[in-house]
Amino acid sequence: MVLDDLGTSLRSSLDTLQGKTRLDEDDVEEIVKEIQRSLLSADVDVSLVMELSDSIETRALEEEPPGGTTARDHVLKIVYEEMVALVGDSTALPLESQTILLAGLQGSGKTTSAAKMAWWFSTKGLRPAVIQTDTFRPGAYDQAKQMAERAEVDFYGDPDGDDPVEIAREGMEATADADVRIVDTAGRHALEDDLIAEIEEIEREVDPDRSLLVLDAAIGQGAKDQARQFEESIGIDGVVITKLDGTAKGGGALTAVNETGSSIAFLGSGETVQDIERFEPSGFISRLLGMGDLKQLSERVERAMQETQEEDDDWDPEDMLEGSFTLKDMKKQMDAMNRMGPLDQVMDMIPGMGGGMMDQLPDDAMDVTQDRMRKFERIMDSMTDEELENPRVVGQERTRRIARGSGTDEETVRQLLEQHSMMERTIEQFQGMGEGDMQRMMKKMGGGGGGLGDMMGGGKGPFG
Ligand SMILES: Nc1nc2c(ncn2[C@@H]2O[C@H](COP(=O)(O)OP(=O)(O)O)[C@@H](O)[C@H]2O)c(=O)[nH]1
Ligand SMILES: [Mg+2]
Repeated sequence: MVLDDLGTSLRSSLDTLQGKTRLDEDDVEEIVKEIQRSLLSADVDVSLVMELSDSIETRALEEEPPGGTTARDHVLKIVYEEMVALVGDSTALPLESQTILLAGLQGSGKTTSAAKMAWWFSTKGLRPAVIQTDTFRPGAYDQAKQMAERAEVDFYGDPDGDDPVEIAREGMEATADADVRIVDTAGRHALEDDLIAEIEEIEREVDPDRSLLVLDAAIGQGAKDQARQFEESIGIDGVVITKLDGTAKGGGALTAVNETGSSIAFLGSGETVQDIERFEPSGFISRLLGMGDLKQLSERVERAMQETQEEDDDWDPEDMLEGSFTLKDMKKQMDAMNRMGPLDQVMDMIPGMGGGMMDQLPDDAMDVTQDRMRKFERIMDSMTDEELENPRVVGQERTRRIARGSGTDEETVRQLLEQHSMMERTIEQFQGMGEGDMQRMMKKMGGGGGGLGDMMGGGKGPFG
């Protein structure tokens, strides 16, 4: 993802502020240097980096933190606001009838993005159409047509036409029934005069509501010139960043949004039409800074639950809310947790647990936790079906046997059983609430009160 490294290094430099209530110039300088380092290594344009770090520095030194705010939170808030201001808000693309023109160099991902965006709009209940005007690249018509078919959206193109402006005009007429018309254009290997002339003519012809610049995440420093050129010729309202599934850091996209005074509209992360994501600036930056993004978290929770369920048809998380909560259920829940990714990343998405919260744990708390999870899993593997279904039958004798069988110790077995009964009590609170809302339950479990939080801190952690 774009600027993942920024989040990591920024958090570690913010950590040095832990416990401080006042900032001195050295602190601010240190943080600003860290921000500069990360942004530059993510290929963000140098002058933009300077501009951004200057305003962060000025604000951090001049603004008085509100009473009770720690130095760390004060800086975090300023960095957050400046970053959000930089990437823009997501109101750039409302869900309404509109014509969107795509611009960008050849290979940047315009044709793919046209189909992806059309697919995305179709999932929102709008009727999209793709108009292909590329007469420059051989095979452009077939490629666009195939992708539109995969996206199951209307398509217009002319395989024999050689005048892009005429194709655009005909396309607008032919797709009059569509709500959202996405006009794909040709690119060139470089910014050449004939490319600019062509896209200006198409722009005059279709009179788009919005023009988006499509950029490969790998663009780097070249982003600035491209963005300025397209901004001058047709005006850019938003940027689509593609190929985020690759290794590129995507910093060029930040340069482009800044240069065009626009915002990031969509992120592309794969070759199929579903590999598109609407960009949500505040959630994105929050996650970057470890401030928590619940929406993302709940989506991930849902997906992980679904995957676990698909693997085991007999197990339905909703059952937990009806019957009894067995150790088998607990194991499934742990599997689902594991699927959500590294625990520290998941924790970052929970407000109040990301960033600041993590600092209060000892450095190796996360390892202990992963280790503990693995031990719990081994213990459960050594238990009989009867014991998994009804853990109450596990007494002294069986505890000893299970500890030996799993290569752990009796204390850990007892911890697991305690953990289970705490979770069972939490579940009971949800039973009889009517609709079984898994998300709500998972949130509760993440937030303490006998859930993941306790599992992480060994029952004595800071979350419970
Ligand atoms: N991995 C990956 N490949 C992409 C993505 N978007 C586009 N591509 C690939 O990049 C190449 C160029 O894309 P295309 O849409 O034809 O670019 P255009 O020349 O701007 O129309 C094609 O091989 C696409 O499959 C993406 O988000 N991820
Ligand atoms: Mg194309």
